[in-house]
Amino acid sequence: MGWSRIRILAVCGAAAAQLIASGPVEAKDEQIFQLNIKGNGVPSHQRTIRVTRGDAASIEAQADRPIVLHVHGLKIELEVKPGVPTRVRIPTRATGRFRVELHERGAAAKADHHGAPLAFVEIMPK
Ligand SMILES: [Cu+2]
Repeated sequence: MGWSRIRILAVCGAAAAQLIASGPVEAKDEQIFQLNIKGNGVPSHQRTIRVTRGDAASIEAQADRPIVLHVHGLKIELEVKPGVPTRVRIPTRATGRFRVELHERGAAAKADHHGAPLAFVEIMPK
C-alpha cells in the first residue's frame, strides 16, 4: 500500500525483515519516519512514531500543499512545500508522548491551529 521508504543502504535479509515489521527505515543507526500528508491525515501505519530515548531519529514529511508541521513539546516546526520531502531530526533526550500537529500556511493558519493530531511521537525509556 503506501510504503514509501528511502533506500539509503542495502540491508541484509534479517534487517530487511525487521524493517518490514517495524515500519521505519534504518540507515546505520538512524531511523527515518515518513509522514505522507494528504488532506488532514497520514496513512494509519504512520500515525505512531515510536523511538527509544537516545535513538537517532528523523521525520521525513511530504505534503500535498504548503504546511507547517509542529511537534508539541519537542520544539519542532518544519515548513514543508508540496512535492519536497523535508527532514527534521527528532530530539530524543526526554521521554513522553508528543502531538504532531498540522498548521496551514497563510491566512487560514491561525483559525485552524490545533485540530486533531496528525500523529504522535512516543519516546520510550531505555
Ligand atoms: Cu501547534
